[in-house]
Amino acid sequence: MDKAPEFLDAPPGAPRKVLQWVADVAAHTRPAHIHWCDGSDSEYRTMIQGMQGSGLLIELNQQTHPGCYLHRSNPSDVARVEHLTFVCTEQRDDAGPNNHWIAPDEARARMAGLFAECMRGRTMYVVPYCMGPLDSPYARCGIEITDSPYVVASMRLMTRMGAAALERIGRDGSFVRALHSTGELDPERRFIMHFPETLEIQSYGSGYGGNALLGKKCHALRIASWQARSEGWMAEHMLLVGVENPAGQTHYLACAFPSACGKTNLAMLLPPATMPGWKIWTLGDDIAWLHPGPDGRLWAINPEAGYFGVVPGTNAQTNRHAFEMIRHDTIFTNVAVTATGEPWWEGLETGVPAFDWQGRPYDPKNGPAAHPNSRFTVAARQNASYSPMADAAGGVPVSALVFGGRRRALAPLVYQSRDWNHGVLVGAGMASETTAAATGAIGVVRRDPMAMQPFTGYNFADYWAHWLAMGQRLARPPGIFHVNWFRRDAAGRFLWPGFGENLRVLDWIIQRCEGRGAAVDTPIGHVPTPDAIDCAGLGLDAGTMAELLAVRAPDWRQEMDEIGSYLAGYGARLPEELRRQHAAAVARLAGA
Ligand code: GTP
Ligand code: SPV
Ligand code: MN
Repeated sequence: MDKAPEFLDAPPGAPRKVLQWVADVAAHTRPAHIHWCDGSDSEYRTMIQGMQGSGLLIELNQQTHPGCYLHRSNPSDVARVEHLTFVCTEQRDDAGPNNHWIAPDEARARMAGLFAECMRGRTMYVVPYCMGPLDSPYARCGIEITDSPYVVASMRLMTRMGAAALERIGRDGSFVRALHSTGELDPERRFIMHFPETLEIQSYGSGYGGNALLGKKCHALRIASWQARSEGWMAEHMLLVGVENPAGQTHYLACAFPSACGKTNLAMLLPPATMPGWKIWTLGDDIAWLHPGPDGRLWAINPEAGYFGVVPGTNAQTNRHAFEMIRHDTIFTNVAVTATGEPWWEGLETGVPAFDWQGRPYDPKNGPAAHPNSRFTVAARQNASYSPMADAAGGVPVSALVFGGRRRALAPLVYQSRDWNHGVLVGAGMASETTAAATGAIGVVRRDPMAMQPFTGYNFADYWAHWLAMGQRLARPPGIFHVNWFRRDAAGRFLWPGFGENLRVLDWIIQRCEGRGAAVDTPIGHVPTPDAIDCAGLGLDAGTMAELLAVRAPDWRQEMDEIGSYLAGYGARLPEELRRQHAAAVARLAGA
């Protein structure tokens, strides 16, 4: 395509900077057509029809699941690829030991080679998107250029995409340049590169969510975390939820759990029958952007407008809101199908799979029918517990930040940090068992500070310093808590029923935020007294709650040693205050 910017078929009023970038990319990738996405319903329908024609989407049973389609990804392309994800800062230390790094020039050269003429014969889509409410001062925009219609349709569901975003880019003057091609889907030719200093993302060779929907982890966490530090806010891997008590008061909680550790489930929790009058309002299920407000509190928005959620395990008991919202107008990726064309997955508890996620006749010898990281993509408004506050330009005030992980032992059901700075240590010391959301071994405990190990676009030492600095700026900081729904007994069974019953724990957290709620002071923080969490009707054995809340000093001494070695890996850049918090925790445990 050797056309000047004026001939790119751009919508009138498209900003000059955008035209220039699109022209440059087109000259390099040589698409047959350019389509500027306007975000309309008719555009979405046309995209869906086109993908049905090309086989990228399979129509599911429209009687039972109207508007639902199945995408089968390449079997080598089913999760995030952390070993192929890079943060390319000029100085290696700015990316830190927590990121894979390549020098920007080298990364650019490598990616230029991959992108060269890669869109020949294909359509290049220009996808303007806004992360956050269009009228929010906290929102940030980007443009994804992609050759994948699946990405376009997904971005339409997941973000505020189209003409209004392009207009806002014109007003803002700056935007994140996010370039994507599915390429050959060859794992040997697959890279996800971030250039935070110039607000650029380049992703090649994958069509999977976190690698390809660049507004999500690449922009809203890796690039945004960098922007947030320089501008004085925070971009976190947190769900955002309003918890309304029977008196009608709503507290907002932002919770950071690693991938596939329960954010979507908690974000749309259905109160158990034993807690009448409680209500949960979903604002977000994966990412929160947090800003200090003039009132000294922390205010949060969800930059996304849809959910890219784990399918297996979803049913009317575990997550009824999700179960109902994905019965229509949903794109499924890598689930199984029944003989009558209905989507099927492990944990659905009705129907039988006829074809597995790869389209083969189902045979249990081949493993699960649905891929363990199969996903739904759906607009947030389809969720019955959707909070209208998700569209509030100024966001919502946060009462508590909650960290959590998947720990079969050690971490109690819930505890509260002593204060903000101790809370930063609690977050920095997080660890969790790995899941199917990323390629690699599953079930291995790894350090995952603030659930941000795969997502912080700069050196963790600087990130913790930023957390500490943010605390200084908050006259009324939220309480900081840690939860663990995944503690197990000797036989490997979960000790805590989880899901809707987690509201009992949120109740205690909110009580603590209001200065109520009984707790004992332990070396790791404030732990509920044995009867502080209402367990009426749960049928827990007498010893179970004690086990769930147990803090064993010898185990924690070992954990704190491991946290110490881990933090020491950040060398001289580690904030002194975090060192001090760690030393104080060690001292408390030594005396216990
Ligand atoms: P990402 O989208 O990867 O960031 O994941 P997420 O944190 O949103 O996790 P999600 O809510 O999708 O849950 C992942 C898995 O954990 C699912 O299989 C759930 O069924 C399971 N899960 C969620 N909450 C609980 C819980 O309270 N207890 C138990 N035992 N399992 C849970
Ligand atoms: C996660 O892995 O944390 C997800 C899915 O939320 S992805 O969008 O692939 O990152
Ligand atoms: Mn996530």
